[in-house]
Amino acid sequence: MSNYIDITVIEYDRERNLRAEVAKLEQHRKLLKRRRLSIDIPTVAVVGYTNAGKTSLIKALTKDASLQPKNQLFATLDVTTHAGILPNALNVLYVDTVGFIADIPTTLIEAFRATLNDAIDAHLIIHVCDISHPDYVVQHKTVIQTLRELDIPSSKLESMITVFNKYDLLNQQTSDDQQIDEQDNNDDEEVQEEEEEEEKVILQKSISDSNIENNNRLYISCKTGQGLDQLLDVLQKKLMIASDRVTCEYRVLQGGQLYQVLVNGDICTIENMTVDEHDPQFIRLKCLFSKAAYAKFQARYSGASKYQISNDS
Ligand SMILES: Nc1nc2c(ncn2[C@@H]2O[C@H](COP(=O)(O)OP(=O)(O)OP(=O)(O)O)[C@@H](O)[C@H]2O)c(=O)[nH]1
Ligand SMILES: [Mg+2]
Repeated sequence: MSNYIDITVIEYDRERNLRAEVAKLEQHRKLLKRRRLSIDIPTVAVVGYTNAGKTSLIKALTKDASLQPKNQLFATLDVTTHAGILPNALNVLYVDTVGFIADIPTTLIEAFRATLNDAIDAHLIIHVCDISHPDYVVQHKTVIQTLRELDIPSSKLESMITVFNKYDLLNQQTSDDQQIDEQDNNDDEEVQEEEEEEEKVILQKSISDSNIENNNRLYISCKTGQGLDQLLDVLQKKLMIASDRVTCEYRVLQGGQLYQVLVNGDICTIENMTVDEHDPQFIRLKCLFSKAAYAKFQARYSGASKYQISNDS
């Protein structure tokens, strides 16, 4: 009986501390959101079950040394924002979020939802799922269900990228098992049977995945870096669309007025700059504009269209 009371008191204290912590963070969160909205940088919310590797992913993509992944539940207790640069030179903000969990105390649900809500305002969502976890299918479902309850527009759920993280552990488990098998018995047939069994398990996993959502699935490892280049590629394509951006190419005189505005102004991002092969006085600029900035630029420099050589809008 006394044990029961002790545990209840500890849980009550823990919950009270968490509630106080969440309330304190709410103010900070609102401030960050205002700041994010005031600057026109595409944002990516990284969500997922607790301990799936959300913080690790952002650390791998941004090389932000201040991020501290930890092997514990709720290592991240606040929504934080981290700057990164995509391969096309576009600046991006990654929003690290509080992990989801199936049996969250009911008194905390609203506070966690509020914390997550502004992350969901991001242009794009990455859902990190730990594929090495035995319950990863259930964890995946819990996250999807919670996102649906948050009333996120269906288009945002459809464009969501799902990354199955810790793929290195899955491979390792398979090769560890194989090594043990090879030592324990030299019977090739048995080893082959085991391998086939492993393949079947992996196949079953991927079949059950396909039942749970869209096709934007990637297998990655934040530890080894596997799949991260592919993720960045998918991410930048989707983010250009989600954040309403266009790519335009110009051929302008080096050092001229248009060159100065495009290269030295803060109206666009220069993805690529090459010397014109026919006339080295001219430079080819591949520029990424937000649609709003592009409209402003066209209005201000109406003659610029003469120098435009392509436009994907
Ligand atoms: N082997 C392996 N471990 C990983 C990988 N990614 C993350 N981890 C480990 O998983 C643990 C949890 O990582 P975090 O990045 O803190 O996870 P999180 O989703 O941010 O967790 P919470 O903030 O608690 O919700 C850490 O010990 C990481 O080092 C991976 O690709 N492979
Ligand atoms: Mg974290």
